[in-house]
Amino acid sequence: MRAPTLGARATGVLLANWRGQSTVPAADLYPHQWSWDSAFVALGLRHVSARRAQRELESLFGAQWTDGRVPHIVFDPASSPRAYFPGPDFWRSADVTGRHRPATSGLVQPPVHALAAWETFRADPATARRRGFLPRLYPRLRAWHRYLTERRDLGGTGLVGIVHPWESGMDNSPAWDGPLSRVPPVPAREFRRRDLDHASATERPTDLDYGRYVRLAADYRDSGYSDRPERHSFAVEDPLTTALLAAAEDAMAAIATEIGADPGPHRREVDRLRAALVDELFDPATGTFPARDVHTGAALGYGSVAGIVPLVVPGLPVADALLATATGPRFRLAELGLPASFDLTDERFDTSRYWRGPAWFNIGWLLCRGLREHGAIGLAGTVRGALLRAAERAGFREYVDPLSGQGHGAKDFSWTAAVILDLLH
Ligand code: 9WN
Repeated sequence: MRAPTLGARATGVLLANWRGQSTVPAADLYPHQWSWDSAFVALGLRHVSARRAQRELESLFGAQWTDGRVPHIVFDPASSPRAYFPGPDFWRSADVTGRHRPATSGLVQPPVHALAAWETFRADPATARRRGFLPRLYPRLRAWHRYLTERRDLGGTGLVGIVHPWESGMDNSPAWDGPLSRVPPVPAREFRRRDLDHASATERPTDLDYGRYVRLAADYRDSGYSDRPERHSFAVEDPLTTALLAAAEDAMAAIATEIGADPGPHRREVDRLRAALVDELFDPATGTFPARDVHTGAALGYGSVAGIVPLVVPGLPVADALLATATGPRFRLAELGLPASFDLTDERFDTSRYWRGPAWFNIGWLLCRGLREHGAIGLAGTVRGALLRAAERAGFREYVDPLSGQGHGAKDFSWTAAVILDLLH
């Protein structure tokens, strides 16, 4: 018998991780629904079952708060509340939402959802139209984007801000070391990490990081999830979140056109967000978009791959500079194909610790899209080929060493399988 193809194996992972209404990122380590994971999952799932991909996004938006926020975790009541820390008892979302089911976190994650919704629609327009997929989702996506532009413009500059490293999706990126160092950690004995039951401590954030994550999340919860910047010891204007919102607004223009709404406001949002990114964050000297600390004004993390992901924004006027950074000594993208999550030449670069160096498949997918968007077809092909080869060799790992391709973190990780499946189509 012939071995199953890469595509068949990726499909197998998505089927195994499906929980009836949504997909868990990884069975043991992350046994609930995560926000941006679901968007990436939908991009792959649409090739397996367009209906399931639609459900994935609908179930996430079913947990949306009335203020428009889409929580970063939607807890699965069928999974033990102790399976993941911090669980539902920590976040106490019902105190704010008044709803006990579903229990959620109160943080957010990068807004890839409109882009995923549009791509999901395109995979099977007939089923989507029959189910009223886009007309039902559109007002929810608008409320989500409004939450980000109104409540999360923490610096008053038009950029989108985050109040916790978990919101960046790149939890322990060295970019956050500076602002995090000001946060008094909760002592490690006061909480029990569940991630270390399933993953090696050398590949995860440290206990000190976790103590600070817990402090920030508890303070946010205790403020009733208030978004006033002075309430937050960690407040950062984030290029990844802002760029993905711009790309999402571009998708919203397409969605609006499809359902007979006015695409104009969405196009203007793309223009506004692009201008804010370039005027406020772009650094010509380093050819990247560093994040910015709202409290000190300091530029953070010149080395984060988040600074080159704005390639996903259509019509970005500084794309050539980002391409030079991507292919230069700090990322060596043309040579490696795999996108390091942090500057290879920085002393904090680490081949195997989470977001401090390893290559992630969702970031690779976004870069492929951004490179194609700006005409770098050859480089996009190089990245695609490297991602496929890495998955072929290492399996659908959560992340891989960008230099050797060795796999790390969770196995059978959903978004890895999903974006690989999409890249195969
Ligand atoms: C905290 C689920 C999530 C991803 C994030 C990734 C990791 C969580 C964790 O896993 O974060 O949200 O427990 O470490 O950093 O990007 O969405 O896959």
